[in-house]
Amino acid sequence: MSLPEPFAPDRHRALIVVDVQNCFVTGGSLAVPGGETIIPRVNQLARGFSNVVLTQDWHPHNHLSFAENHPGKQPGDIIETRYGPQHLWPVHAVWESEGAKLHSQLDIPHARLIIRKGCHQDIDSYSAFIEADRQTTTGLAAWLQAREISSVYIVGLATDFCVAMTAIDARLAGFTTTVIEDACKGIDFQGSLAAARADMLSHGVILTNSTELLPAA
Ligand code: VGL
Ligand code: ZN
Repeated sequence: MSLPEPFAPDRHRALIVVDVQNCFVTGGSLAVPGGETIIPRVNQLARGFSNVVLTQDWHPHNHLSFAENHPGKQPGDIIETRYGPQHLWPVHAVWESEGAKLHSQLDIPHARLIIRKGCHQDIDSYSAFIEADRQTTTGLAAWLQAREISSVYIVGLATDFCVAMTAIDARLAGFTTTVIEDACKGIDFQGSLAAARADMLSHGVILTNSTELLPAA
């Protein structure tokens, strides 16, 4: 397979595919509206990268981010934790459940690494790099650096939570960082999408669309 520049696989860059899991698509327990519609574009983009990392939100059943683990609380409420405020969600991405599985239409057999995050009962993690206590690392930055990867492209779910936090942490770790917006979908809870875009831009994240990367059809 030969691809035109800049789409020829470059060993110094990686694609990070964030949380394309059953629970985050239509019908899932924390459905991102139309989440599944990005999958063909994600698969197509992945063919242009020799380094692909997949992430999985991966929580124990008693995770602190689940509203049902806090009597009287509802999804959307905020609780105080030892690391600060925590948004509460419906039960999702419980490890080994159907909802936590990667979506079956994801077709990236050459993916090199799967990062699981949010595995500690008492720490959430939107970011694929550093968990919400801002101390616990997933090891992803070190893995990328060990492979001499200097720029990362990010796609997946949800734009305004896990994609945005992963992109901001990629910048904080020193990577050139591009979010491919039409290969992401957002939840847009109370203006969260606009806020996340502004936050990404202020951290130097490049926002682009797949038409800038994919060869013309
Ligand atoms: C996510 C909320 C809670 C995400 C994960 O993948 O964006 N959002 N857990
Ligand atoms: Zn989660």
